[in-house]
Amino acid sequence: ASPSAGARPGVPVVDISATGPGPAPIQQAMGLMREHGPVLVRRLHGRDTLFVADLDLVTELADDRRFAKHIGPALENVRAFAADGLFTAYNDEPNWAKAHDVLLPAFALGSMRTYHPVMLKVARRLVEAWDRAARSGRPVDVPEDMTRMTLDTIGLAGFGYDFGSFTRDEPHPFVASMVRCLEWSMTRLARVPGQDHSAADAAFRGDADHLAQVVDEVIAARTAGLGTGGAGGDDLLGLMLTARHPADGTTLDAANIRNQVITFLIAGHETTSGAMSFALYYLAKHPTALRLVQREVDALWGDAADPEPTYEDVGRLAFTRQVLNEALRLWPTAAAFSRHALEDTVLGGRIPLRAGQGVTVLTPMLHRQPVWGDNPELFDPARFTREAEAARPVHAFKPFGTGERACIGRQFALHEATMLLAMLVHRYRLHDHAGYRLTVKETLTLKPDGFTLTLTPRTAADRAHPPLPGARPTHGTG
Ligand code: FDE
Repeated sequence: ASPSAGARPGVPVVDISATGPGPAPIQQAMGLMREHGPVLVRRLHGRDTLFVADLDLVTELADDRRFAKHIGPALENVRAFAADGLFTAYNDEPNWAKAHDVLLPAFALGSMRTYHPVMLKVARRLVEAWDRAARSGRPVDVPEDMTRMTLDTIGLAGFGYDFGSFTRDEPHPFVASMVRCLEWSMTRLARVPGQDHSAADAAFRGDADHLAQVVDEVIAARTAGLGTGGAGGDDLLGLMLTARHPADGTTLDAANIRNQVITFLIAGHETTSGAMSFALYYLAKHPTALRLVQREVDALWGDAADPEPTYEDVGRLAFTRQVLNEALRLWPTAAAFSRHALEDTVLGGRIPLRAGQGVTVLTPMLHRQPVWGDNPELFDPARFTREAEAARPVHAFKPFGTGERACIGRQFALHEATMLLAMLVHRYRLHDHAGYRLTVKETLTLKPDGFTLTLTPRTAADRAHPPLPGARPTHGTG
């Protein structure tokens, strides 16, 4: 693949048709950018995708007066099973604004107080499972257990439905079906025209039907309580079933509710699970950062065998949050988002775009632009001190997308992930027993593949820290 003159002056066109995008299209696109720079056209069987990571261009794309969310080919494929759910709805589809308005209160910062006890309950399931592993010396599969935890959390907190993932040897079948649906969405982009894909498509249909069936169960479990007045409530499903839109007084229709439940079960757990897995990976590899997180949690919970993290505690875990942000910088688990021009325009004064034409922001490369300093590959939570954040242009960090279509679940994910990380670091020593080498698996979202740890309980001696001369924990690894 070598650049050739494209329609846009100065933008390299890289044709990948010979190899295809392979099993890791995001990492392939990252490689192309390392070679050709932060703006390029990737050509596959005559289909062009404009990828952008340059900070100035992303800053322009974030301007909601000129650009809006674009449902690109990948999300078009996800629409095959999530339809007009929030994530995949077109901007002008009436159900987007309606569901957004109805569901927004459930994601306001204050609502996290409501979810906190449920999140804690599920975190304790994980801790029980990891205690057993610690006793037996058996390694834990980090991404798999994080997925158990996040699926149970969104199920219980959002829908009052218990997936019971920690009582199963294998993940809940919903997860396998979902992962295959996401894989189908991704690999479908790489199809060579003219080949027969009917077997893959039939398998996909089966999986999509299974998702719909699980969701119908989740909804039925709730509506069964309708007669007794139990269907309402201020969780997501309660709002979906009963909240009336202020504009026209109607509720969401049944088909849309199903699409929203599928959307939230998927969006609410895949990406969060990956984020916690990467954070644990970096902690296991960076003793200084690990020590600073330990210091922070020990200051909060001392030597308590079973601390009871409060809602307020989570807000106090500043350094833990920095670690999570830094993991999301290096591996934003929803690794790309697309924008389109509202009118014909010129991006960066040099790239002509037609109205409706899509541009994809490659977030992991945005997060490695020169604004991040000379060594952007280095894991350094000090990049997220309050001072460092205030000094940085706002659009340099976009793990949750941008504008009115940005992630509605951001606070939910951060609260859940910060609390769990802190609990795990307080309780266990994390041993990189296998000398893990990072390989990032892509199924539309990103995960550290095959990452395992062994655990031992931390002791009072582990928690007794010598004072840090002249340093405050939030000042990072120095
Ligand atoms: C969204 C989102 C986004 C954007 C996309 C585009 O633009 O296309 C992003 C980037 C994201 N998101 C990311 C993320 C990360 C993480 C960790 C998360 N995320 C998490 C979560 C949780 C939950 C529940 C969620 N999430 C959800 C969601 C939704 C629903 C959406 C859609 C919104 C609208 O409206 O559109 C999102 N998310 Fe997220």
